Amino acid sequence: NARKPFISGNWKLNPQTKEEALTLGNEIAAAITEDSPDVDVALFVPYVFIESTMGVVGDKLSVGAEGVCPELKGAYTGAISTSMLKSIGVQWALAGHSERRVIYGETDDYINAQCRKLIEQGMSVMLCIGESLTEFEQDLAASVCAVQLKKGLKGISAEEMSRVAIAYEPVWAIGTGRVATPEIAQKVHAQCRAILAEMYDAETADNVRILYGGSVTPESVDELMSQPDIDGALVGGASLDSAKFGRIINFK
Ligand code: G2H
Repeated sequence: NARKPFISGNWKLNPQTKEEALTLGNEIAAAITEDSPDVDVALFVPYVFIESTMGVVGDKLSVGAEGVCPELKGAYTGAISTSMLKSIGVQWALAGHSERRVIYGETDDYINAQCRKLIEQGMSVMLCIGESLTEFEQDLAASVCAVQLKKGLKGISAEEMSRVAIAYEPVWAIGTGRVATPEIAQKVHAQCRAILAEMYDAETADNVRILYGGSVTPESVDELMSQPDIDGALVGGASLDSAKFGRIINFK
């Protein structure tokens, strides 16, 4: 396939100081060399560190936001809009991460509004989907993903899908150290692609990058990346360690 691999990091609430963020950003950028695979790299970082991190990574990778408010302006205390992010040169943002769904109660409709607003602004979105442990045990992974894809992408056209990436993150694998086996992940990725083909068309589905997320490490990345429908990784814990994340970027 013609999909370019996409390795991304999600720092969540982790680097505690600007200094920590800049050191990490700098080291990660240094891990991208001429010998690295032809790969897109993005880091999703806390708002306050976005601009300064952009400054240290240059054009080696893109620095995105961990979330957005679907409103552009108004009385929404504490919110950050897509227009604010766009004005400082941000291209990418996450939407639908399970931590936002579970801890902050973000619904599929709200996530859809975030995705649409990003696309409307000419930006790109990485929509995260994934089933819980109970759903996984009941063999509901594909149907949960189908619902999250259909609701999350409602109103987004086939053409606009070129600015959408999907991150399949089984909730039972997030931060648990329990990575999905490459076989399980491949199976769900293929199912997601089939759902996208149904929603759009075969060509659109074939061009969408579907990343795997959930306890990805240097030890698990190579086999995951060798699966035909796994186009990248969304990495939490291991993106906070430049040696580990550097090795993930330089997957084999
Ligand atoms: C899943 C992932 C990054 P981790 O949330 O989005 O985190 O790699 O720590 O499981």
